[in-house]
Amino acid sequence: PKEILLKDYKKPAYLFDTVDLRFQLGEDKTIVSSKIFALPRIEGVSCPLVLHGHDLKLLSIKVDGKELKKEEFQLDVRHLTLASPPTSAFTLEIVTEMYPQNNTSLEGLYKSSGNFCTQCEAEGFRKITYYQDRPDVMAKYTCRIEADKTLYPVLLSNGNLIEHGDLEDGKHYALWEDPFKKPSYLFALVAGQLESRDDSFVTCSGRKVSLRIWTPSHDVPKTAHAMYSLKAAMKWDEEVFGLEYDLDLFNIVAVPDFNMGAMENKSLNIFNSKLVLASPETATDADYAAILGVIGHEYFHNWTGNRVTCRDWFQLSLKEGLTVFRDQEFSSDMGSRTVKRIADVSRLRTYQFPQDAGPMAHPVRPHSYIKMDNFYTVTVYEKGAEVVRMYKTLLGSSGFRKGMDLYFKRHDGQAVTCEDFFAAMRDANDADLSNFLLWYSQAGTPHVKVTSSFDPDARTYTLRFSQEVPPTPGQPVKEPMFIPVAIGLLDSSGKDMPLTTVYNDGVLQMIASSNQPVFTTVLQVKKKEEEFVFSDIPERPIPSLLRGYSAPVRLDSDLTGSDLFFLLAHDSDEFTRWEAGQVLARKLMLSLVADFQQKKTLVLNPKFVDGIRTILCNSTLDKEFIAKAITLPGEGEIMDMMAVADPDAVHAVRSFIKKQLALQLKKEFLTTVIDNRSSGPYDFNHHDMARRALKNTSLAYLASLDEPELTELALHEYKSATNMTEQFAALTAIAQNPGQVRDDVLSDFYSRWQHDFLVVNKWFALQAMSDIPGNVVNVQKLLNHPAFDLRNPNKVYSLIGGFCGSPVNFHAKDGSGYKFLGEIVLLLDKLNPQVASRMVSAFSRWRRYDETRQALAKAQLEMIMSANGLSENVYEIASKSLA
Ligand code: HT7
Ligand code: ZN
Repeated sequence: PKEILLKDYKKPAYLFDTVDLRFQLGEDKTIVSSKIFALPRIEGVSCPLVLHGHDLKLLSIKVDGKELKKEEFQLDVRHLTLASPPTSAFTLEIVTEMYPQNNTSLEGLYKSSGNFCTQCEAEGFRKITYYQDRPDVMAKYTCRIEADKTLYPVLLSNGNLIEHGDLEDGKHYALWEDPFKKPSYLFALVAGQLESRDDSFVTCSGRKVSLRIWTPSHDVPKTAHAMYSLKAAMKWDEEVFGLEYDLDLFNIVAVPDFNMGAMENKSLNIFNSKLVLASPETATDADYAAILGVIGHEYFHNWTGNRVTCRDWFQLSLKEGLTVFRDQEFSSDMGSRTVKRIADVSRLRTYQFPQDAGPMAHPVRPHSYIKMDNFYTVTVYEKGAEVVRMYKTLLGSSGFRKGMDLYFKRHDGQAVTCEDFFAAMRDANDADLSNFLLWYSQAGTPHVKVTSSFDPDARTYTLRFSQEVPPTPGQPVKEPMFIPVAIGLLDSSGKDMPLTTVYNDGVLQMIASSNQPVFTTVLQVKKKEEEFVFSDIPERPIPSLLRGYSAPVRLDSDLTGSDLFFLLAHDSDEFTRWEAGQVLARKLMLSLVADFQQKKTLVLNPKFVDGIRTILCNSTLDKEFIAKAITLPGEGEIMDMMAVADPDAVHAVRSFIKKQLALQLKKEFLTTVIDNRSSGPYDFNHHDMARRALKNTSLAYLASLDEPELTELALHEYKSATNMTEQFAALTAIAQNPGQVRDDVLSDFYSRWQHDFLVVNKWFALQAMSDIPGNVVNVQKLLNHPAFDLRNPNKVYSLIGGFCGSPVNFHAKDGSGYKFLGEIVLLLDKLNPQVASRMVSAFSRWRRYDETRQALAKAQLEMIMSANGLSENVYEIASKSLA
């Protein structure tokens, strides 16, 4: 397979002005006719026109109305090439045949639950018709859909419905016109038996927009929260960014078979059902929050992605990093900012940091790819969002907004690059952002070390920073990055000290310019080693470093245990307050892991128990914050900090601490469960969610003790729950311990919910992720469960993905977990390469483990590599993992 390189980018040879599509949807074949008005980019110059196409049967091709003869074009499995098209504007008409009903890749045009739908990003449009399938070819589209009226009463595409009517033989048609230029990846079509929830939104300029969310009729009642989220997102984008929706209709369609979460096709978003459908009885708080965030995300793409799009796929983070940042901010404004930030940073550390330290490490803007689908990664999305956040941290809210305004002013209707975004931010603020662009080109998580000293005579406090960016594949040597470090200094009573001046690199900077005291300042760390000296500091402060997690780095400081306990008790920045507890927990876990490995008796530091007790019983704190603060870092995070990852030791230590905390704080946890029981109907608001989160976390601690009266308590919570959040949390708590009670509750849950595939997926995931020894056997059995289907990505992510998320079982020393995954990957690859390649990624960090595990995982990767007909998707991940 061929690598595509960023440095090889060339502008398209031909511009496409308009595209008229006609779909004749049938049960055994679909005919797609396209009429493109094309013109050479440089008039008068003849060069070949290379069209992408895949899995298509070419029926005819005409230029300016004249059928081309065989020798006038060339066809191979991936391209249709016209050697010498006209040197000025011409029309190109192509008719192809395709078979959506056999398309299990869920890319291009396919069928989901009997309905037709499309997924074109990144390169799926080429499975629909021959086209210059690249994002910098922007054209205006019309789309005429013809289909059987009974089977497919609803026919949808992008833009406005301009005509519809009946045809012969029980068929009907709809003609859609999208007035905005768009790249092919934003094209969409849906045809099927669907009903809609209808609503409307009046924009800031007074236009009424019709909003419709389409699902099978029985699911319409479950779309209320999605509609609420859409209207909230539309309003938020107007208020925060001054961005108004630009058409009179916005459609969302929910489909059960979808490779990712959702897709932002112009005015016709297509969603994975699990990110649309919710009711209190069937969806958890986490589901509700995910729906809010993703509905927002796809809606926000209308400006960041659709109106201004990417020049090429290397620029993916231009739209995704920015839009993730926007959805994070939206969710923060709709709920708790601190809790959202903690959740986002945890996600970054759990998933992105390992990627950045492994064989698939790549910059936010990758330099090369074999299959673009493999680069929809946590690095491009989540680290990309952190890069956008750093602009805001450096430029301030209003500076960031000025940059966004200039970006749209300059680039509306264009396909642009990450440099264009950078330039808008810089120019709108006249800012010196020097080497900031390195964030796009250098992979690897920077490691920042901080030491401090206080000079009581000079009343100065010095912070010394050093930074190191680790080598990553293809990038052995790195340059220092531009790292914004937000900091505050706490006095001995725990209050923020006012900051006045700081001296750095020979320059004295004023922090507070008027009488207004300043308690947090952003230091710009740009060199490998750098020093900042604060003046007018009356006593030795405790520094609160990297407030709000102002840069995506690993931070090590010389803070002592007691400094960290102090920050945990007092820091005014809630993020760093939580972080202090996490640093303490990580240190504690690592030292217990060493004890475990040396077969020493494990003993839990009583100070840590006291710290957790203090947080748990602090009634002034937000309850969701407490729930986060009393949750231990994940096993992956700890393994990531070890020279050789030891899943058994880490699991044993985490379980030990959990049980010790449960034992020593039993009374407090019991009170917390009882005091935070639900009263009244379910509502999605921060106060209620925080209460449920704290109750559920406490219940999980208690149930871990596996004592009859505590299991009884969990059973009571399970039976009396009136919403899925509490019911599922109680089930999860009980399912920690093997035995009859667990088996009975799991089967009770299945019989209650077997009619609802989204709830059944939770049931699959819960069992798959279990730490129960030898769980691979149960997961094997579940593969044959009647509700399981390897063709449905959600089910695969729940069962197979869930299993890979349990370190003890996936990394079982007998290799059973690896063997299980290796076999499944090959089966999946035949059906859906995108999903298969996501699953094979679980192997990518095999070198982190001991020699026995390394050999077993490597053998599976080699077995996969030797398979016949391997997809490019899986080939890329497996080969890079072995390299
Ligand atoms: N922009 C969307 C990406 C997407 C996608 C990519 C590859 C294969 C299937 C896909 N489905 C959706 C989603 C988003 O980030 O908004
Ligand atoms: Zn997106």
